Amino acid sequence: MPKTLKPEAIEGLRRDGFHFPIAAISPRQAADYRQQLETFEAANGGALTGANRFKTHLLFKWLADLIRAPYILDTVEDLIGPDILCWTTHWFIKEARSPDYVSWHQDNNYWGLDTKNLVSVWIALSPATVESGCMRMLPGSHLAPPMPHVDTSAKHNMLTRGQTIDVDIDERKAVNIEVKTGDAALFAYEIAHASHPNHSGDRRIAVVLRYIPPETRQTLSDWDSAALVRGVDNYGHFEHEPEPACDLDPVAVAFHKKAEEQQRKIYFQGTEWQDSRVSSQGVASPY
Ligand SMILES: O=C(O)CCC(=O)C(=O)O
Repeated sequence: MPKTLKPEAIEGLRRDGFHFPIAAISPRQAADYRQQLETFEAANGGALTGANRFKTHLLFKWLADLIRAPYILDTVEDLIGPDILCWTTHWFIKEARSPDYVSWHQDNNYWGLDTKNLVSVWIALSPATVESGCMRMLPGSHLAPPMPHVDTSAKHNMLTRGQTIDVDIDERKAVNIEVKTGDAALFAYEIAHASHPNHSGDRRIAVVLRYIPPETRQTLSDWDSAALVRGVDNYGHFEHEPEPACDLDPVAVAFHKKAEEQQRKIYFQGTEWQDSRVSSQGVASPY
């Protein structure tokens, strides 16, 4: 018996590769999280950049709590079972009226995780609409053979490698994933997805939680880490991350440094930037 998702939602996710919306957090909570994000940004020289945009659950206490929130974990449990690791958290922030976009890509193309059960929980901290550049997804693309990608390094592409599916996508078949503040979209590791620039007058802010079952292995490196957020880990393939006791908890910040450097290496592996950007703290958006 599923804990939060209706059987039709689970069936839809298996068939289409995504399901939305789910009421992940209240609009009030979302406003509070946005305020905490923006207070941090204001105190640290502006928009969240570089390494602060991933594995941020090791830096912000509220995000460490969010990845462990019972409603979200119940939902993830409905899809991947009771033992759950949170591999990372990613920010996708598009400034108001900015040309930044995300090219068509599949996450399983470059994260090295050998699972078919990664679930992304993409949570809107501001409205995700066609105007603000909501995600677009190609239904059923997660079931097709993996698509070839090329690294383009295009200027306004938010993906660091500018990784782009190298076959024509029939845009008419794409679904706009419009979600209101506090709502989330769930999607599969293999789904083809993208998003257009933000033409609205507000920032389009999303935080994405990535969950995997503990049997998953990292195939691109000997060491990787994740937070054990529910159940047990009988495999030990990932070093368990500390849970911060407060914002910028020194123990978790030190772990974040090691983990983000490793994650950066994974994202860039096999590219011409492998050596230069791996050591750079200034890199724009290392997803
Ligand atoms: O938020 C977006 O526009 C893209 C998100 C994305 O590519 C992802 O969560 O994997």
